[in-house]
Amino acid sequence: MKVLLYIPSKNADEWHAAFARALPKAELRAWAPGPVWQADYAAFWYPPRELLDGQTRLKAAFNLGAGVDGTLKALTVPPGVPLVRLEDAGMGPQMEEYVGWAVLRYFRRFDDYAGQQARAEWKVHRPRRHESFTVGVMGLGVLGARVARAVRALGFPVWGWSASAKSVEGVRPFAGATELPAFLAGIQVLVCLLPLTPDTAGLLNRTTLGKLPRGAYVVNVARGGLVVDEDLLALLDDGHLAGATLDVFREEPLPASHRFWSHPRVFLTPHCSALTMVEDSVAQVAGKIERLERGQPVTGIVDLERGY
Ligand code: NDP
Ligand code: OXD
Repeated sequence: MKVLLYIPSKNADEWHAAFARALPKAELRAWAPGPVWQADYAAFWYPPRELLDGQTRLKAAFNLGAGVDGTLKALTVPPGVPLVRLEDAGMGPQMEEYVGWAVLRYFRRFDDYAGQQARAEWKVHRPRRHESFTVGVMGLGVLGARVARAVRALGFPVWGWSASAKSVEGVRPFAGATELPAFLAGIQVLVCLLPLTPDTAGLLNRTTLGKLPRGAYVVNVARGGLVVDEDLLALLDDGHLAGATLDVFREEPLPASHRFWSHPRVFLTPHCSALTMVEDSVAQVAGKIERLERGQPVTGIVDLERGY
């Protein structure tokens, strides 16, 4: 079995070694421009446009990340070849921690206290009640459902919004465009875990974010393209939104001149809310390759029409 790899990261050697351990009988090759090396499987992240050109016997293509927006923008998957993405693969617990921390930070007003410390200002804010601090999770997929459960376990009411109605224990479900306004109007923290697709690009804009109650917070751990930056900044500037925690941006690295860097109500991190775990990811991909070799079905196949 031949497996083509394209992993443009500093720890590419670690990935290659992990694949060699997980698939000891496979012939592995790092992609390089030039004559096509016909492979049975390909696994990649941030692929170059020509990565799969000329591949005629590929059985599956593995995206080494949960989101496939970058891959679908970069290349065309050969017809009939399933594109399989990572499902959790160790990212779920990290997302739970990141979002749980962001929600608690706002709930306990640690953002305000940090500002006060910078001004040597001694002022105690009145306590809030969990039941009046509803957290809304947009996207109730593999990661969103985990995050919703984790935030629920912290004692907050949780609402969830997805394309089709989803049942997650303890989470009030909303689905589709018609239920979006009611969802937004009832939440104090919006957590975005939607994929970036033609349907969701720019979804968090002045109109939608303006439907959140005054003083609400936004946590975006999905993709920067979901947010219209200027609209978010305008709503933060006029006080409609009380804060935003942003892990992802339209342009990454975020340009030094971007207002997000210096905005007093923005807390940002460099796309690290859930990092890809080499061992977990390779084990998942290798397990799926073995299933496919045995003629068994696998989960995580991307619907190319929907874009996720
Ligand atoms: P899934 O595909 O499992 O879940 C996607 C969810 O979004 C589903 O519930 C789906 O609804 C919903 N959805 C999709 N389109 C729409 C729409 N138009 N309207 C309403 N709901 C919609 O994805 P994951 O949970 O695995 O990952 C989510 C995203 O998180 C990834 O696409 C990626 O961009 C991002 N991510 C970010 C990371 C980071 O480090 N910042 C790390 C990992 C992922 P339905 O269930 O009805 O299909
Ligand atoms: C992913 C990511 O989609 O790292 O996996 O953002």
